[in-house]
Amino acid sequence: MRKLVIPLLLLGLIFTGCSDKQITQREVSLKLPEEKSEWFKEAKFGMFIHWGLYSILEGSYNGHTMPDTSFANGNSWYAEWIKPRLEVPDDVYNALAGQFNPVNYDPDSWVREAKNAGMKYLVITSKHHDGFALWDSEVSDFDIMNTPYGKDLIAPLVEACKKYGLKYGFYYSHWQDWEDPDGALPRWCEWRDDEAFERYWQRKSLPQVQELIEKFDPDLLWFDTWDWKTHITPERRDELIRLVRTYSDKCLINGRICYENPGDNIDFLEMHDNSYPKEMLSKPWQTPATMQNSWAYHGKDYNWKPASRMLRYLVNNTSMGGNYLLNVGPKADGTLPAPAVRRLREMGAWLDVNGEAVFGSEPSGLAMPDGVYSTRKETSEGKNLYLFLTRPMASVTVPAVLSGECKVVETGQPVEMTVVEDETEITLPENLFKDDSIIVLKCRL
Ligand code: FHN
Repeated sequence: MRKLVIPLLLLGLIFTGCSDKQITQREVSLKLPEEKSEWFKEAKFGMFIHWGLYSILEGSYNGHTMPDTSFANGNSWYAEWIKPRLEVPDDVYNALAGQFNPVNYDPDSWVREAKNAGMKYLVITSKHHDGFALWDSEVSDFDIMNTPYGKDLIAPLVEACKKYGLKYGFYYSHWQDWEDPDGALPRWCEWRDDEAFERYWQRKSLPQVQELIEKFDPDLLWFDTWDWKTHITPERRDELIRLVRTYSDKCLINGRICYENPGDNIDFLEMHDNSYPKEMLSKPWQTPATMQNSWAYHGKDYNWKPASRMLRYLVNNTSMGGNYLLNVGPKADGTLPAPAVRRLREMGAWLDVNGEAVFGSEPSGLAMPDGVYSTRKETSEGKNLYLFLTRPMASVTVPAVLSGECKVVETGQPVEMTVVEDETEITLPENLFKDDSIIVLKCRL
């Protein structure tokens, strides 16, 4: 282990012996003030990036392609899960580091695509379950420095985010680590007892999180657990939160730090993957979502969702006060797949025209008919109600009295309204729905 000494010394100060006492003396609160999450609530739309050694295999190994039910646990599309799903031997998988050479990586262009799509933040897999770090890690040799590429991938991405004004954060697999001899493994693999896991936790997981914060000062950290309660106890959850709070007074933490029991000190909630709630939640929240079935790039996963559908998910979440964290899986050479780029650009084009109904808005709180979502926003012009019409309809009845004008945001075409008692019926122009675009109306409240 080349680079272990300094972090272990630091950890000695903080986590061994009277670790809690030291932290308490420094009065680190596990809770961030709510206003620190304000940017996240306003962001609405972010880019998730799953990228790592698994991207080299593109969902196929040794003549098998995921999903492949000839393997007992091969029934997943997730290309980042290829190692356990298609039973790639440890040495074969880990040797992929010797091939990882993303010579076409251009973080500036990635961030420009995100920005042009209307995204306000970006979250990249700094380390996924395979244990491989995309940055120059002092803690582990299983990192980008031991590849033919040999340069930190995270540092220039952070620079690009700063340049274009995007917030940035890191997915960090704090629980599963398939390379470390003591990290957690999938449930069908060898069981790591608690003593073993504690070794991994102190040796790799906590030090790498500290390192990410100290090196890159992220706006958020994205931890990942699911409904299989092992190892990440409330005590470990709090130990990790304490570490983050010790080294950053702004870094937000997601609820999946401990899926079953996130506690009160996390900053935002994570929906199930690709799931869209129908109600408001008490904390800021987001849906992590895929464009394909897989998160990481899968060359034979042709299940690309249309941009129009993804925009519907976005406006559903906006109308419920949540964010949409849409994933892109770059190829191993560093390029973004063409279908992903086209979709980002289509979404960006729609948001260019209709973004005023999304950004700076809040849920209207009004019950809407099926297929209609709504937000409200106060501007210098007055109070506006925005309606997102996601399917063709001849009219829409709004449970509010709308007195001023109402028009189509994209074209300025006026629409007629009739107030009946405490409702307003909006009659929609014929031929308004020419394709499957979401039509946005702006009405004065
Ligand atoms: O196992 C991971 C999966 O690979 C992916 O990273 C998603 C993203 O939300 N999280 C886990 C499954 O829920």
